[in-house]
Parts: sequence; C-alpha cells; structure tokens
Amino acid sequence: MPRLAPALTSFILCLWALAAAAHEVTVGDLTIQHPAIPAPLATAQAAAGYMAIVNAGATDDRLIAVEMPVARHAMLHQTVHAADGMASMQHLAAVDIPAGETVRLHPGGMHVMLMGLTAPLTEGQRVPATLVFERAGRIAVEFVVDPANGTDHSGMGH
Ligand SMILES: [Cu+2]
Repeated sequence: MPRLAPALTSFILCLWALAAAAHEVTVGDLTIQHPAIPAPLATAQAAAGYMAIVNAGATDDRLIAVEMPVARHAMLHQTVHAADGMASMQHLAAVDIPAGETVRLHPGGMHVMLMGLTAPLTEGQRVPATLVFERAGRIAVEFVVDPANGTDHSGMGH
C-alpha cells in the first residue's frame, strides 16, 4: 500500500504532536491535565499557570498550595469581574476539588499566580512544580510554557 504510507505517517506524527502538547499526570484519584503557563513577556515579573484537575474518586480533595522554584511566590488566585467590567484578583486559601468533578484553572478564572520570576520563561520550556493537596498529598508535575495568550497578566490589579 505505498500510497497509504504518507497519510499514515502524518497521522502518527499528528498523534505524537497532540500527545506532546497535552500532557497529564495521574496519582491515585487525581489527574492533572495540561499544566501550562502562557509565555510571559521576557521582562515580566509575574505569570499565571493553568490546568484542569480531575477527581475520579469518591472523596473531596482540595488544592492547598503550589510550589514552583521558578517563582519566589506561587499563590492561588481568582480573577473577579466587577460590575464596571474591571478585573481584579482575589487570593484563595484553597481550591476545592469535589469528588467526581473536574476543576479548571483557566484565563479569566482561577489560576496559579507566579510572582517574582527568577528566570525568563520561554515557549516549550518545562517548569517543575509540586501541587499540594489536602488528602492526596504532594504531586509533582511539569508546567509547559505555551505560546503567549496575548494578555499581559503582569499588569492586572496587584
Ligand atoms: Cu493572579
């Protein structure tokens, strides 16, 4: 089937690219899907990290801390939009991960706020981090630096 080979090859390459772009880590009942940081400006002091957390178990959990050596402080934040359209951010003590649910940290919502970057983050880079859960304990992940999302997070209401 010589004519099928190129199509098959590109299909396999495509699968491989998808796998590389969407990584995940499963420990026990929790799956952390695609932890990622949109590439900040080279001069940025702050950045935001996003991911989805799936709790396939029957017990609620909570994300209580994030440790990331590339930032002096990593905090859990929630972007809130006031009636006048202005966005600001609130610190969250924890993010609830209810049993059987998927919680998404995404632009405009909850995020991991990285303050005081100790090194520039460039697209494609993998940034080690530890997520600390109340029940599941410590889970090591790697945040991938994704293409910039066009928003300069560093200027938002801190
Ligand atoms: Cu923030």
